[in-house]
Amino acid sequence: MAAPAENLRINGERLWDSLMEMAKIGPGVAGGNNRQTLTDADAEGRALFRKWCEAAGCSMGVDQMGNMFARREGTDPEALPVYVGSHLDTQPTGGKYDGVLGVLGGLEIIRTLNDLDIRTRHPIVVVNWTNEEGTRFAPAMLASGVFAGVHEQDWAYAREDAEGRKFGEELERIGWKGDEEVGARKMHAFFELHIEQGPILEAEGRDIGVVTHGQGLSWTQVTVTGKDAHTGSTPMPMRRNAGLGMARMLELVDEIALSHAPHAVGAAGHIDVYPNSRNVIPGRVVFTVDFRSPEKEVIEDMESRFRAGAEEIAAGMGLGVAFEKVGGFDPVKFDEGCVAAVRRAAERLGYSHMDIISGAGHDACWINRVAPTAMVMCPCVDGLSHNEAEEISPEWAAAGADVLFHAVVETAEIVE
Ligand code: HGY
Ligand code: MN
Ligand code: MN
Repeated sequence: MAAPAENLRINGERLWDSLMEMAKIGPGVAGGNNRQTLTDADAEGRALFRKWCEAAGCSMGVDQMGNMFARREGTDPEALPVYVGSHLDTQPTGGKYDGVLGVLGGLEIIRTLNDLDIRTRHPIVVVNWTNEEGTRFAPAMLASGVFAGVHEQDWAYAREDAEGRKFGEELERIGWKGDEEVGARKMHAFFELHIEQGPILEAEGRDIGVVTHGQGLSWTQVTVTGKDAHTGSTPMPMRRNAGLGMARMLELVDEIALSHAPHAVGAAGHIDVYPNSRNVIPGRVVFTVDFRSPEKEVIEDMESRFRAGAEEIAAGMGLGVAFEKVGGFDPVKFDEGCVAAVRRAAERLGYSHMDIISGAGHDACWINRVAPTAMVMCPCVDGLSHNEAEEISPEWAAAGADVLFHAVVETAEIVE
């Protein structure tokens, strides 16, 4: 396949302007974004993305999970499209680039091909996957998971947020429930550009991460039950303190993850305390343990040791404990052909690069099950993400999008 000429580059300024424009929708309180999935802000961001795609001459398809597909025709309508994209939804205290860079980087490919009047044999489709973050409706990567056949659509529709609102009803309410069957689309390949969300690329002074693997993830929701009681008048030996039980279990999470240093990680980001009153001993706490590792056996070991240890802690404190697996996927090895296209692009363009394992989960991790898939990463400042202070440089954004452009267009085959 003819590769794009080394001098073919995207328009970095236009990409940066679009990132800043999208960042105005669902602003956070500290310079980042709170554009959670299926909120009115999400709907507004989707509408802006559709407007931009249609202005770039794309046709827009939407499936029954709200996944958006902006298609630029190829010269061969029979050829399976090359897909490229990520997600526009953010964490409640999210950054401006997590997911968004991958969606708007895909759109920048279309805009650049239009500028240069380049045709490709395969169509190119830019994707916005619904609910990648999994914060409001667990699990993460929900809609790409339904697309890849990992989750049933009805199960996804029934997922509830903290207020008891259902995914399917919220998707309908914001007007983004499409009619396409989820997963009916077949792909020639899928590429995703994403910020690293970790410190490695910046520390190593590399512009590009060639993502060979994605580490596996396990989310276990834990409910610890004790007894609500007065924090003042209840003697210490009489207390059944679910909050204290949770604290000891979280210590155990940290100890287990560190026992598999340096690659395994563990924490709890979601914690609900009931009744959460200053002068009531918590009778119930619900929290989610997030274990991750590049090795499946390590994840399984961490899960089983945690459950056994948590049951022991609960028994010793007269507490109840229950576990529910609410998310997870095995470590992922991306397609060698697509990974090589990413690496060739970085080399052709003269960008410093290194192979890397993704610490975070991405829609690409599921799509890798149904199509040859690879990812491109760019650094982020101090490796910080899932924080409103998340930052990248325009140069990093442009380098990542250049590599994405070359990998996608080479795979889509330029028609001379
Ligand atoms: O949880 C993750 O790794 C992703 O950011 N949703
Ligand atoms: Mn993301
Ligand atoms: Mn994220």
